[in-house]
Amino acid sequence: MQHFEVNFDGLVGPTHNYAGLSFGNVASLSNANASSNPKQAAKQGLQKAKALADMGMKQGVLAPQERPDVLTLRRLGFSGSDAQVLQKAAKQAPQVFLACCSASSMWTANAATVSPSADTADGKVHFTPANLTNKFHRSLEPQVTGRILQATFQHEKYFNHHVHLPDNEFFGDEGAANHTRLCSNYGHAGVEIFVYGRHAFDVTQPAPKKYPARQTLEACQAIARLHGLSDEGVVYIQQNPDVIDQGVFHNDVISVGNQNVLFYHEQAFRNTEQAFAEIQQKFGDQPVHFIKVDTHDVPVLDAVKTYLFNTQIITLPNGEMAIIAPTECQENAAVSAYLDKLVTLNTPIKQVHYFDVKQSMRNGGGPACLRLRVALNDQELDAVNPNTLLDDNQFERLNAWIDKHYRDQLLVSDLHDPQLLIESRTALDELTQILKLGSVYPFQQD
Ligand code: SUG
Repeated sequence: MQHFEVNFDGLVGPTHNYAGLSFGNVASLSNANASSNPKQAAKQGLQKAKALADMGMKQGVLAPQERPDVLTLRRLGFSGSDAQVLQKAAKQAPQVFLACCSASSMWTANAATVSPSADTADGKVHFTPANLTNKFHRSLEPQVTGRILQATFQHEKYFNHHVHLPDNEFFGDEGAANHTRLCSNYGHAGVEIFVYGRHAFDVTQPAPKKYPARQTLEACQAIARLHGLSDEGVVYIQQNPDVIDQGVFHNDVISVGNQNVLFYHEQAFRNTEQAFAEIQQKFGDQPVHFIKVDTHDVPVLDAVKTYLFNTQIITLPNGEMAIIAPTECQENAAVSAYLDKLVTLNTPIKQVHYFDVKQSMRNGGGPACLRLRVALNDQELDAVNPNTLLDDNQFERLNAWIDKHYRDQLLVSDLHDPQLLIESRTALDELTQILKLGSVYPFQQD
């Protein structure tokens, strides 16, 4: 049997904009109210996905969400026609309105936590959508995310879908952004590393002081239970509260793992030595490559600015590892010097490829935020909805779909335009046909 890691990239939705919604995410706040280019954003993401497919990787896409979220606006008391709901909300509650327009589902690293069948008690691939409770705009995602995941991974024989955790800060869960899996081979049982920002119930434990810790230990433990993971296959590590206060709002902004490699910044974790000893012990006899980046080589602020750790580390079909980095890393002298050196060191990482995903980066989303990793064997891969997998044909269709429906400029002041809602729904309706998802969106269920 063959095993693959398949990256499912989030398609950027037609309302991609910069509304400054994410306190604690430096890029989101500093680009608030800038003009966005949804067409370019969607194309940059799709091109990165296609480039990985062209490198011989298995690559899929996940559909975006319906925005503006008229259903939520109605739940919050805005009434009348859809156009009136938009106008009233934009005028009476602009912050709430903007939250209901965000295209944030594009960052599919936050869509769910996924455990491959080799790790789970029932031998199925498990999915738990993230509840994303810490930010109102993101807390609107889990239900439709669940539907999209079920339409993508349909077969009950292979896939086990859970409901997202209770919508409460005690169980704040940001999905795969705080979860990395190490393994000797994608098909072998691995070590699932859950990184949390704070303890929800034991408030005597250290926590960040300035910015929120979005993920709790208790959420991580609940997911491990739901997925039927064994204690021998799980390690919990607390993120260093000081780096959260420097803008590291998810662990995937300060570390990334793949197979036997954990690439991390020296300040990423609390109790690093103890946690790494546990990882090595659970990983087994082969050594894990713990690749540490020192502060004097790359300060935390440069890591946050360039997203050095929001890179994808992928294993190419020839067995070599490559690092997929945003062009911001290339443009920073210290970081590009570091990456040039990294590929010459005695580690499995031998190549670096740079991608322009600037539209997403301006909201704090790098290459790794844009993808959800799903390790599958060949039978499971055959059971995936084939229309969601990216080949040359699907790439051409999606590219043409973006050209047809997306605007090339959007200001936050355009978001209440009723025409944008119509454009957005028309685009998503067509997308559900291209990807053969069925009726996953609220507007399709009226
Ligand atoms: O949740 N930004 C996202 C970025 C998510 C990045 N994902 C990972 N690190 N895996 C967030 O903060 C900004 C939206 C705005 O401000 O318009 C936003 O939601």
